[in-house]
Amino acid sequence: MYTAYVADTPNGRKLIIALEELGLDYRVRHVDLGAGEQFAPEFLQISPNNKIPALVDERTGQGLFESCAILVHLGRVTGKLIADEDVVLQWLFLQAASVGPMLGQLWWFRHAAPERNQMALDRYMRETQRLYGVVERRLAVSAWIAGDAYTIADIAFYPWLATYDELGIAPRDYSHVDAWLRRIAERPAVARAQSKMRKV
Ligand SMILES: N[C@@H](CCC(=O)N[C@@H](CS)C(=O)NCC(=O)O)C(=O)O
Repeated sequence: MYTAYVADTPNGRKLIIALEELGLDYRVRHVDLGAGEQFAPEFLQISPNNKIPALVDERTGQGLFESCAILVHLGRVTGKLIADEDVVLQWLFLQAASVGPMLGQLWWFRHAAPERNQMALDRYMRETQRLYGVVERRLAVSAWIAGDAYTIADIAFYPWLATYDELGIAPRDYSHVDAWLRRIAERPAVARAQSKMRKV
């Protein structure tokens, strides 16, 4: 049994999709980011960078933080959704180091900034478009992000790239990404994860 500490954000959705895809037994603990629960001392013991998601394996007491590290752990212990690990890791690092931070900043400057900052909006929009372009070129030559099989790399990118509306990105400009998003959205595990996250 696992406990998944999440909020309904792209990084939280990744973990729930992975747990559903892998058919693992888990319960959800909602971390209310607006109320500052990510700074609670008990939570910081599991996630020292005060961010969701985090995962605790209740059988062993092992706690994990950083969404992509958690996905790798789950892939390794189940032997599923990880395929060629070297390839998967490269894409996971790109997601964690660039796609999450850049799209996250664009979202913040569009929806949460107390005042409009055109320079920041332009910079993060350019980076976001560039990153959608990187994935577009990859999916033009590869069925899935890390090769021929659906893996945790797809799970890591999906909840971020699926937020195109909120980011002001037109899916028609990235036809391979658009088709890949639709294929993933049709997966039963992804639909189950979305409905769980709506309750969160
Ligand atoms: N690199 C981290 C990023 C996690 C992250 O940014 N989580 C956000 C929600 S999507 C968060 O918990 N924010 C709360 C805060 O910064 O106080 C990961 O992939 O797990």
